[in-house]
Amino acid sequence: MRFDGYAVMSLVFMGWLMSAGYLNAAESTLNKPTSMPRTIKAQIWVDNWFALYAGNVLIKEDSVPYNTERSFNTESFTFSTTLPAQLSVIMKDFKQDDTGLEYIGTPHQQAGDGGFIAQFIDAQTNKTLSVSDDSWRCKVIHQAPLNLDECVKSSNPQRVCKSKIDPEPVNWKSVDYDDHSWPHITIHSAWAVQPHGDFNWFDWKLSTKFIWTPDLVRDNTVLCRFTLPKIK
Ligand SMILES: [Ca+2]
Ligand SMILES: [Ca+2]
Repeated sequence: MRFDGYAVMSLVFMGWLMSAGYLNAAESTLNKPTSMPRTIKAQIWVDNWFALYAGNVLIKEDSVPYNTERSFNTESFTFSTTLPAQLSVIMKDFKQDDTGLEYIGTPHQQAGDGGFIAQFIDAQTNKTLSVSDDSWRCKVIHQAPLNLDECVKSSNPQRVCKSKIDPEPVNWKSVDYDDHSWPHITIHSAWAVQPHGDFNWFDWKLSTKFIWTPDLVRDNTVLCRFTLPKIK
């Protein structure tokens, strides 16, 4: 996936303009051709945490901290970018440590599960530009516990539980990163994800899917890349 670097520069510039009070997000895109920055409305629900980037520019980090118990929450926000735009997301299912477990040492010791759903809408035209679906390419970099049953029952999980942990690939959020070796992400059912919290606050499009890498329980940190296409 590629797009021109102008999108990132534009995002930074528009962010500076808005923070400096020179214009607001809505004014920035009215009556402009699609080659000019657009205001994008993003709606996201995640179990448990996400951060959204354009290149290395952070667009939005989940407002509920990663280590908040039961941090299943929606986020609705806008940002400006030219189109097409290459975006990246870090998704994390909560784990207390690298065992992959939560509630360690309590009767509720368990391996929690993740889940993510998102839609990106052009604010001016209300056209849906991208939804979470299997067009997204994603890579899991933290898997634990690999020995699920043994780990969950263990009274010494730090010694017993097995994990597979990789570093983030160098420059993986950059426009030019070659993600063709990354698999397309897996679509999961609402039954499997069981969205809690304020999931029902949004009018989710039928095409918007719950996604995660194949294992909702063991796959704890997932990196994804996707594109907001040009408006035709
Ligand atoms: Ca979770
Ligand atoms: Ca997990």
